[in-house]
Amino acid sequence: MSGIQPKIMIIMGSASDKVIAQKTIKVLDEMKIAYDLKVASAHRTHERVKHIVKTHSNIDVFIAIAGLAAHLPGVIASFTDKPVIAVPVDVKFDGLDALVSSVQMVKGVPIATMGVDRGDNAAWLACEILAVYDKSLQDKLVVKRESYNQKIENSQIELIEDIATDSYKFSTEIDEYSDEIKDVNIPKDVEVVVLVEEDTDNKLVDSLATKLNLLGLNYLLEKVSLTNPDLISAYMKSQESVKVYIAVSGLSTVLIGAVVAHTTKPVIGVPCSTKLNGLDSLLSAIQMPPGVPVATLGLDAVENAVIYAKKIIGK
Ligand code: RP5
Repeated sequence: MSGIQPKIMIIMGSASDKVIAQKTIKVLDEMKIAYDLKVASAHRTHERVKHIVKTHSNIDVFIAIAGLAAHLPGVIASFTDKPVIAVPVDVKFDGLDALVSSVQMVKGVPIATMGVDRGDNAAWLACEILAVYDKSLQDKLVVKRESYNQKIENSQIELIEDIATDSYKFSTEIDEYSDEIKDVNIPKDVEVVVLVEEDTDNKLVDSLATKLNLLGLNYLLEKVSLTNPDLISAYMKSQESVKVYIAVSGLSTVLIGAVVAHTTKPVIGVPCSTKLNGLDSLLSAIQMPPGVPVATLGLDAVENAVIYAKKIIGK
C-alpha cells in the first residue's frame, strides 16, 4: 500500500483473530480501498491502542476485531470521534460474550457492531461510510449489491434444475414482479431518514427527536407499520441528499432488515427491548448475512444512534 493514504484502520486484539481480519481485507481489496492493519490489545497493550488511534488522525473509519471480553472497540472509540466498527470473534460462548461487550456501549460512545465473525460486513459498512462523500464508490456498492441479488435469482434456476424430478412441473422462469413505488414527501435537503416501528415506546421516540434536534441534523422521522411494506419502500426511495438511515424496531426487527435491503447507504439499527429483555431484537439486528451490514447499536440506544449518524456525516 506504499504511497497511498489508508482510509481504514483494522486493529486486531490478537494475531489469533487473523482469519476474521482476512475476511475484511478481501472485501477492501476487491473495492480497492487502502487500509492499515495493526495488532493491539485493549487489556494487554492499552497504551499501544491509544498511540495507534491518536497518531492516525487521517483515518476515516476504525475496525476493531476482538474476542472474549471484547473491549477493544470501546477503548478505540474513547480516543477518536471517527466511526468505530466492531467485529466480535467466536472464541468462547459462540462469540456472544464478545458481541455483548462490543454492542452495549455507554451513552455518548457509540460503536457499530457486526455479527459474530462477520469481518466481511465490517468492510462493507466501512465502504458505505466512505461512499457518503464518494459517488463512484457509492455506484460500485450498488453494482455489487445487485450482483448479490442476481446470484439469488440465478440460484433458483440452478436449484430447480438440480433437484426437480419429472413428477414435478416446476417453472424455471423467474417470477415477474413489479417494484412500482408509491410517492411520499421527503424534503429535498433531508440528511437522515429515521424509520421507527409503530409499536415503539413513545419515550424512545421523544429522546430520538430531542437528540436529532440537539445535534442539528436535518432529518425526517416517521413511524411505520410492518403491515404496510409499500410505505416502507416509499421512504427508502433513493434520494441524493439522504446520507444515513436509522431504523428502530423490536422483536424480530423486520423493519431494520427491510431498510437495509433497500439501500447501500449506511443503516444504523436500534433494537428495542419488548420481549426476552430485548435479546431477540439485538441478535436479529446484528446477525445479518454477508453484504447487508446493519450498524447495530445497543438496546434502546436511540441517542447513541444519532451520535453515530453525526459521526458518519462528519460535519
Ligand atoms: C481477545 O482475546 C483477542 O481479540 C482474541 O480474540 C482473544 C484471544 O487472544 P489470544 O489469547 O489468542 O491472544 O483479546
